[in-house]
Amino acid sequence: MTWSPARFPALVLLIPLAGCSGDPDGQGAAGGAAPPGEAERQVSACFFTDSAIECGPVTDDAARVRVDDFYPSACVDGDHDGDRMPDFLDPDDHGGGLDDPLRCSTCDRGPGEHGDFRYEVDRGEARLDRGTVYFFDRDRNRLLVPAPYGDIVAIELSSGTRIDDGYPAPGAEIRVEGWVDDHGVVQADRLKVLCRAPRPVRPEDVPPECEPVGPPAS
Ligand SMILES: [Ca+2]
Ligand SMILES: [Ca+2]
Repeated sequence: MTWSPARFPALVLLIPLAGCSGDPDGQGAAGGAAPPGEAERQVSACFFTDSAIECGPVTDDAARVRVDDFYPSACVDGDHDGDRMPDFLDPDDHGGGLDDPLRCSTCDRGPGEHGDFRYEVDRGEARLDRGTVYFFDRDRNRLLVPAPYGDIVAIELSSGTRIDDGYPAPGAEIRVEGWVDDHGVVQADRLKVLCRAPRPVRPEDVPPECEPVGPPAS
């Protein structure tokens, strides 16, 4: 089961709060997608740090060697819809599956399939059944999870948040229960890590051509 507005109409309430306004060139929106034939060939190298997932183009063999050195803390993936969100992280287009031994891993634990986006809000109670962390704002203890079509679910942790089965670093697939505050942020009561993130690389190990993926934190 994947997300659809008809299934979880409450998500509509969240969309204006997150939006894709932080996407500088508008490619986070469905309308900015490249033609599939071209987009399927777009392969990025992604590096996991302790705050973000940073990706850049694979332009030569040296880039692959660098990924190989750090795998699985670095990996390669396609971008089927050309929105600069790699397939493993993209909640509205998982792509056709890049056939590459260095491909970014996917998560099969928990309900549904890897990359399914399941989120609903009922009278202020929020439930994210699965989503992938792409950014961790440590100053605010806030996680960002991509929602379909360039939107975001922001999740704040507190000392009262019960966290099971690991740490929700960028790349982790998670389940969350909580409530939505006046700013549209989910205040997490419980968080379960369905699949852990790769071990983070040091910021200085990320190639300079890589940039954090996803809409930036506002
Ligand atoms: Ca994509
Ligand atoms: Ca997409």
